[in-house]
Amino acid sequence: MDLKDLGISRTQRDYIEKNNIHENNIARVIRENRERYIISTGDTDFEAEITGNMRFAASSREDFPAVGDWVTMIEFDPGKAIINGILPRKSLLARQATGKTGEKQLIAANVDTAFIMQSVDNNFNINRIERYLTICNSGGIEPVVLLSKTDLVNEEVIEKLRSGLEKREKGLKYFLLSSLSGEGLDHITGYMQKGRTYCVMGSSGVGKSTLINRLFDREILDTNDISKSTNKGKHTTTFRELFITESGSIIIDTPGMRELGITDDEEGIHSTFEDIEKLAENCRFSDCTHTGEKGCAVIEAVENGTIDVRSLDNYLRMKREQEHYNSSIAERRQKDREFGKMVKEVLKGKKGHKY
Ligand SMILES: Nc1nc2c(ncn2[C@@H]2O[C@H](COP(=O)(O)OP(=O)(O)OP(=O)(O)O)[C@@H](O)[C@H]2O)c(=O)[nH]1
Ligand SMILES: [Mg+2]
Ligand SMILES: [Zn+2]
Repeated sequence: MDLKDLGISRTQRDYIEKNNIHENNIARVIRENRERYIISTGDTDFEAEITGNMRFAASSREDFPAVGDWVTMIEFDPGKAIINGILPRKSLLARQATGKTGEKQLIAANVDTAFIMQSVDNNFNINRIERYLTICNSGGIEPVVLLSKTDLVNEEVIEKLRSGLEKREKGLKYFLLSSLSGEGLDHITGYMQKGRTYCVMGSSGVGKSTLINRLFDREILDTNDISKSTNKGKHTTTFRELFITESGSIIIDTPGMRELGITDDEEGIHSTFEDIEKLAENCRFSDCTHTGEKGCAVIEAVENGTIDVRSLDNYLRMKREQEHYNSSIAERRQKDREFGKMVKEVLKGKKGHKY
């Protein structure tokens, strides 16, 4: 196996050549958990950490490697390596971390297609799908929805979900899947291409790791029953990990996510709610909030049935969240600047001192 099997792209190869980086110093992050990494060159895996320099120079989470990243590295002991750089990313999946406003969490890098998985028995929720679509659209990643566990409900329920989804998310690609009966599995494997990187995302317990086990036809990942008391998953997967399937496609498993906060990238919301934002150009007031103003083209579209009111609600909520995120970032930058100034002054004051 080599870098090509790990899914390296033309642009990344060009970058390596242009910068005279030796191929032996390139690896892909195949597993990540709290700043501990496993990286692979295709034929060798290394336990790796980032250099102190990299940590020191990092101004945000985006400066740390994520699973799927291509990195430059130096082997220092058999099986051990130091990561000293990240190659420019083709795409990035990120969310706002729970509880910490303004802190971004990286889900995976250099993903081509994200499988957004929801189980049809108790997890289906279009508002949440729109959230996932937004982070995919911000990151330049193709979203595909997987409606899992179809064996648990009857045909009627599935038809209802399908028509709801098709009505609200026109043109969105989705597959039905039962990892238990095997329904839809061939559609998914047929869709996955050699050398492309896929990522499975969704709530805990929807069947992400089970799907990957099915793709490999053996239990490479732990899975767990749904909790009887809460009817939710037990957060079985705790790290992000990348695998190469027999047919040469690459797939990343991720831990179940409870919340999916929206980050600062406006493009994500813009392309997910393109129809709403287009209509908004026709609102009478340029600062229209679409919440009841006279001459609001968006409300008009809701009234005549072109836009689903739930989509509009979801859109407005995510916009507010993004504003909140942006202002918390601005606040943090201000604090950082003040701290930097203080450090400088202290250092200046010390000038001339002898130790
Ligand atoms: N009936 C049915 N059960 C399934 C299906 N797919 C997965 N399950 C079950 O759902 C439970 C959770 O599956 P996991 O694969 O562990 O879920 P996960 O999404 O990886 O969960 P986390 O790792 O916690 O995020 C397991 O008991 C699986 O056997 C399916 O298609 N049908
Ligand atoms: Mg799992
Ligand atoms: Zn309006």
